[in-house]
Amino acid sequence: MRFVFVFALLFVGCLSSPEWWEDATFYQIYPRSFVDSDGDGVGDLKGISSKLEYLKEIGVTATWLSPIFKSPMADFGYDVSNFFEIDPIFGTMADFDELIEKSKEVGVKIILDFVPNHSSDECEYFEKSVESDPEYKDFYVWHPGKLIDGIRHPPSNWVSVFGGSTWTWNEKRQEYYLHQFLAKQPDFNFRNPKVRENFKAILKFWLDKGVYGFRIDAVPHIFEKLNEDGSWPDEPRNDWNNDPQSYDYLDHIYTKDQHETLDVMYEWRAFMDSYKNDNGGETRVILAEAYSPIEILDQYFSNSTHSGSQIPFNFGLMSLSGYSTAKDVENSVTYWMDVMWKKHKVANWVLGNHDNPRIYDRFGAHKIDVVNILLSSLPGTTVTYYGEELGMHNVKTECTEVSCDDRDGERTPMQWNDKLSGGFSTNPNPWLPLADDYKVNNVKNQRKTARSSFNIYKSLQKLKRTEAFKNFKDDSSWAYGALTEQIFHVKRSSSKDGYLILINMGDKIETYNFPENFFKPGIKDLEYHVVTERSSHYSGEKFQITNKLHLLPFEAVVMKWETPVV
Ligand SMILES: *[C@@H]1O[C@H](CO)[C@@H](O)[C@H](O)[C@H]1NC(C)=O
Ligand SMILES: CC(=O)N[C@H]1CO[C@H](CO)[C@@H](O)[C@@H]1O
Ligand SMILES: [Ca+2]
Ligand SMILES: [Ca+2]
Repeated sequence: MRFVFVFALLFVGCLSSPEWWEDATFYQIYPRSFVDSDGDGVGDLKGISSKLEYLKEIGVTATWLSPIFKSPMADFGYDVSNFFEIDPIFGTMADFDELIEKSKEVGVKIILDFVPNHSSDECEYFEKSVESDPEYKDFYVWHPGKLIDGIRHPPSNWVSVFGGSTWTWNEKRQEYYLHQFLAKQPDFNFRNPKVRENFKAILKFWLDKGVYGFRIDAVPHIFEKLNEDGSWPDEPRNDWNNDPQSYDYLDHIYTKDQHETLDVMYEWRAFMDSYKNDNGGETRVILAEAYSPIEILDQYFSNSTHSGSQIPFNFGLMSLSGYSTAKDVENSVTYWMDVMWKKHKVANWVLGNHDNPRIYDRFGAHKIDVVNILLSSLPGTTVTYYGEELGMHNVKTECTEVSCDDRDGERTPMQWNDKLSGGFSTNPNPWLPLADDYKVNNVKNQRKTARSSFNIYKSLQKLKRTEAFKNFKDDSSWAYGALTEQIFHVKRSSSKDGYLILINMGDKIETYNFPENFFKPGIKDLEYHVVTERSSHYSGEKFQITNKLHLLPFEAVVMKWETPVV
């Protein structure tokens, strides 16, 4: 009996160690731009399959793929026309199955993008809804509009995210339909239980195929406020914007973060958890894209009785820039930690995606490693957009027949080597041009270069798997903060050893004397472990803690200590 009891205790002990997603490294792939396997100039699933070992090499736990579903590509796959099919441009279902198969062999989990807010107007559901097919009649949000002095007006003053009214008149059905994004992206009606069931069927379909979770697109936009009489309330004006076509013209109190959105989020989580219970295996995760205040993200995570998204993306660090000081970083980190860590012991750090300019462009070339090191040093989950491990930069793109999107600049092909089209494709004209520096700045070169962004990134992912980093559920195992206006530090430790990460955010040399109690008693020196390109130190070099510390402009270092045995 006692034996069993001890065993049970051990088991409970194991449960408190982090789950796979809690300190995972997620890597976002924009499939059009990763690898093109058949030379048509557009990236595809076979291409991704061929690079899973690469992801493993740099220490990625899971990769989330921007949409690969059947789509007319009015918004590059964020306009899905069939949620159960792969778009031929990316390959076939067999290619997808192969990708999953291979991902299991290699040990990199696959996460899919899930776009529940809307479909394409070319989706069969929408076509049937237009025809008032009884099954699909209320799948979308329809309204006949308001008659004022005999003239028909849209049901409300709402403006879409991409500009212009959210309401588009449909001749056939003789009603307006709602779209928070493009007119080609009609919003689903999530008040219809059939829609909710349909989405669970979609989740199940892909879970059955072997995906480990979903990144849910545009979460805050899922519900809009509906008056009891079936009308839609006008939103108030923002007095600082005078363009009625602009999204910022209105204060989005009725079209963002409505309470019902939480219900669906909790419903999806319950579904994922029950799926896990029925099918065994590891936790399936929900990554939620919500540009919302922390109080709302807190609720997307859970309320006191229900759980939601494990990883509501933390976009806080994205609002920093090249001018941000260590104090700014500290404030941004604390904004999250004060609420989300204190309440739930979770954290995630995002610094880029397909909707925002790259780190190079937001922070400056010299800050790529600084920012990547910061992202991976903090306790919790790291989220990296493809190519950021190389420090790829935005490209000024011209409108082409294929694409004319102001976000194209951060979606250019991955730079694998110095060959034709950077090894992305055998096609000399990929769907977007490569950055002009690809002959120098590519995976092949950076792999060989000691302090390259690639190798620094890789070292940090390795560190994330050490005991000192793995120990993060214990609050006393880490610390962070600004030591001076410009030096940001993170400390991570286990009982055996620990790491001190020091980052100079500024463009001047910084010096610092460690106060007496900064290290545990008995620690006398540290060893440089990772250093950035222009550092004057080398890995293996010792540092006496009583010495003055010097950091060059934008220098970041990781130093290691061994805890003395007492
Ligand atoms: C949590 O949210 C669910 C779903 O919205 C709701 O039914 C429940 O009452 C909430 N719990 C609390 C304590 O507010
Ligand atoms: C930030 C954002 O809007 N991200 C995605 C949200 O959904 C729209 C429409 O599906 C996409 O265009 C965006 O990329
Ligand atoms: Ca292709
Ligand atoms: Ca909606």
